Amino acid sequence: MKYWISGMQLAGVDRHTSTKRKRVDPTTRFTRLRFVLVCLICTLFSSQGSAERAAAKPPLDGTSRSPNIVLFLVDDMGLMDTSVPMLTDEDGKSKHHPLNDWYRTPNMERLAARGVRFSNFYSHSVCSPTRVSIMSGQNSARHRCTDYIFPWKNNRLIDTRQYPLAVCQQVPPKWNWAGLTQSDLTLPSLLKQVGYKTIHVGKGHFAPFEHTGTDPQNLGFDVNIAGSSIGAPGSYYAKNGFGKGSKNVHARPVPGLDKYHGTDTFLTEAITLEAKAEVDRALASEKPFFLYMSHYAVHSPFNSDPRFAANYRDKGTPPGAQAYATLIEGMDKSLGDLMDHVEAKGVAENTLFIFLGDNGGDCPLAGTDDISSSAPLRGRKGSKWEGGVRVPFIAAWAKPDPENKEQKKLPIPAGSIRQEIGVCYDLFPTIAKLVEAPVPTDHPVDGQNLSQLFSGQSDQKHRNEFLNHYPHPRRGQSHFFTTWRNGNWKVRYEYFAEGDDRYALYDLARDPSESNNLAAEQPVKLRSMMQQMVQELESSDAVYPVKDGQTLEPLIPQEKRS
Ligand SMILES: [Ca+2]
Repeated sequence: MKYWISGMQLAGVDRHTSTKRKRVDPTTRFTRLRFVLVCLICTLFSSQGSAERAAAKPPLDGTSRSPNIVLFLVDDMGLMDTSVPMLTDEDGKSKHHPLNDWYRTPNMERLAARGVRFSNFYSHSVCSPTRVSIMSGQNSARHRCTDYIFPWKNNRLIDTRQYPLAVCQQVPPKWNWAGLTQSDLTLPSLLKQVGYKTIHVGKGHFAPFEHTGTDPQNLGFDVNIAGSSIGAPGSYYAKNGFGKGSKNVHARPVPGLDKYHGTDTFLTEAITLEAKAEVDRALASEKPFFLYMSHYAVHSPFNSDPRFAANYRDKGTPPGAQAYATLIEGMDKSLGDLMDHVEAKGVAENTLFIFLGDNGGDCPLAGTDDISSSAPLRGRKGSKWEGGVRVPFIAAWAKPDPENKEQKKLPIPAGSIRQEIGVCYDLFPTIAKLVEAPVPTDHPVDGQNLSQLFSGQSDQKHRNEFLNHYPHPRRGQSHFFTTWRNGNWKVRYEYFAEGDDRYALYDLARDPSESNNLAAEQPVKLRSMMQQMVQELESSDAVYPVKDGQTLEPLIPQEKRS
C-alpha cells in the first residue's frame, strides 16, 4: 500500500561527543531493604518539613502552588500515529509525512503549539520495561525488567506456538519478571515525600498478579483507578463490561469501572471522567497533584471507537487501521478534555503536561519489519528497528504564561522542537529536579535532566545515547537483541545469529529507514560502537540469554588487519 510508504528522509541529528556518565558502582545495585530504611529515616526527618511546606502553601489561587504534573502515557503509540509532525527536515524544522495526514489529533497539535517536541525520543520496545523505567529512572538493562510481564507465569515458562518453551528457556534466568515491588523507590513515592497527591489512572502492568506491584497503591500512588497487572483491556466497550468474562490470556477485564458497565461509555472516556474527578479531589485537598494518566489505548484489541469511526471510512484502508485511528482520536480527545479541565479549574498555568508513547506504534498494517505503520521508519512495536522504539514526545504548560512563577523556573518555548535524544527514563530525574525531590544517593539513575532542553537551550553535557536491551523472543525478525544509539549511529547485536550476521550498523542521518547495513563497510565504527554497547551493558550489570547452559555475552568484533 503505497500510501503508507514514504521515502522522505529524517533530518540529521547533531552528533555530540559522548561524555561517560558518573555511575554508581553496579555492585551497589539498588537494594530494596536499604531503600525501605532510607524511606523510614527520610519520613521521620522530613515529615515536619513537608508539613511546614504544605502548611506554607497559600490557598488555591491558580498561580502560586507547586506545579501540577500530568504524565500522559499512551500505550503502543508510535511517533507517526499523530497529525503532529514529529520528524524534522535537514534544517531542523518539523516535516509532514503522509501518516500525519491520516491521523487526527487536534489536541496534540494544541499541546505541541504550546510547548516542545522531541524528534528523537525513545521508549523501550515493549510495555513493562518502559513503565518500570519511568518509575525508576533506570534503563531496562539495569532494572532487568526487559520484557513485557506476562501476568500469570514467568515469561520463561510460556509454551505456545509463537513462543515455544525451548525458546523461552533461553531468556536470562535472572530477568526481572516480578517488575516493581512495594519496597522499590518510584517516582510517585518521591513526589509524595514533597507533598504531592499521586494519582494512577489506567493501565499499570508493573508486576504480575499475586505480587505487591500489581496494585499501584503499593508503588507510591495514593489513588488507583483501573490499574492492575493486565497489559491490555478485554474490551474497550462498557456494554461488554470492558471485557468481563473474557478468557483471553492477554486481554482481561479492566478492574474498578463497574459503574460504567452496560452503558455506551468507551474505556478511554471512562478513565478520563475518573481522572477529572480525581483532579478535583486533589485540588480540594490543596495539594499539588501528579496524575499518571496511563491510557489502555491504543493497545489491541483494536475496537473501533464509534465516536470517531466516520472520520476514517471510505479511505481505502483496512478495518484494523481504521479502528486504530479511532483509538488514537479518542485518546486525543482525552488529552483535550484534561487540558480544558485544568483551565476551567484555574490551574492551567501551573500544570505541566508531559506526553509520550510507551513503545513504537502497533497499527495493524503489513509486516512487523516493513516500512509501513511507522513510515518513514522501519518496523513497529517490539521490533529491533526504529519503529519499535521511537515515540511521540511533547512537554508543555497547559497555558503558557511567562509571568507565572513555576513557568519562570521552567520556561518552555511555544511550538519548539528538539533533535537531541531523549529517553523515557529521563523523566524521573527531570521531574524530581523540577519539584526539588531528593533522590537517595544509593539509587542509580540512568536518565538525564531534560529541563535545559525543554527551555530551548542546547546542553553541552547532554548525552545523545540510548540502550535497548531485549534478551527475549519476539515476533517478526526481532529476537534476542541489544541496540545502542550514539548520535546518528546505531549498532545492533543479535545473540543467536552466527558470525558477522550478529552485527548491524546504521547511519540514521543518511538512512532513517535502516535499509543499508554498514557493518561490513565500516569495521572501525562497528567495533567502537560495540565497545560502547558492551561497556553500557556491563556497567548496568545486565543479564544475558543462555544456550546449552552457557551465558551468551555480546562479542566485540575482532580488529580487522589491513
Ligand atoms: Ca505498550
